[in-house]
Amino acid sequence: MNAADQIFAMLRESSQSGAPLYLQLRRSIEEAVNRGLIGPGDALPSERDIASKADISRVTVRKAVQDLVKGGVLVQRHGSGTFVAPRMERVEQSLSRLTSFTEDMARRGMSVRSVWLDRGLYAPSPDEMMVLGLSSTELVARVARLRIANDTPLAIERAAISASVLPDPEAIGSSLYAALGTTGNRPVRAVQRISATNLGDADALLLEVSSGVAGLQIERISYLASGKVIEFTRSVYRGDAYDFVAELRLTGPGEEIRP
Ligand code: 16G
Repeated sequence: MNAADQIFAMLRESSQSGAPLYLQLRRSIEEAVNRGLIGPGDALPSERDIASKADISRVTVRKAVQDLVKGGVLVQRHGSGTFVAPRMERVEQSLSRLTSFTEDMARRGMSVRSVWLDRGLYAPSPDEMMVLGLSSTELVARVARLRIANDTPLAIERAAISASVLPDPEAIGSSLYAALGTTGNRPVRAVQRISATNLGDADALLLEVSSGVAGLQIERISYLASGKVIEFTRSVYRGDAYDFVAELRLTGPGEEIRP
């Protein structure tokens, strides 16, 4: 049976349920994906075909499909149609070790590459001045990259570093932390803030997910041993690909809680 037949078979099964039509169709597609009857990359029949074969309106079909696109089950590619979304192997990232993206992925045996979105020296923004302790006459090096592991785009990272530390952002190779390490400026401590976000159009396009799906917004401020702030990075990670894991301990008597 092809993808279309699988979906229509599921739909016939659920047509007794009395649920609204769009919900029946949504569940049928979801069920076909969950049972592996249709798999990642399989094309969905066109809206018109589903509507005529299942005898429901195109508006109903669109509503069901849009719901599944928002939920990350399906992806739509302009001009070529609707497909079952690629299944993501989730990456588990410990929150207790200060590692670089390159190291994290290498440890998992994953290949890493980056697409440069921007790198150059700029007049600092008020945020960058405050966090990095820069004056308005100093420059900031901005390094923005799409980070890709095993050919799947996982994150967009936008790092800001004082130009006095990184005077030539063009000279960075594949790892920012390795480049900082060559001048003794690799951070040893960081504070990271993680919050939920819905991906905007531009970020979703880069991360190859549908606009509006859930993502993680991460802000990392990293320090040298001297206490000086070295890195201010704002990133967006795919919500379907990344789990941040923290180990929690009951603080013993006399132990300090460090911020
Ligand atoms: C991590 C860091 C990022 C850092 C990058 C350096 C998070 C959320 N972010 O991805 O702040 O700039 O590693 O990686 O963990 P690189 O050395 O591979 O360029």
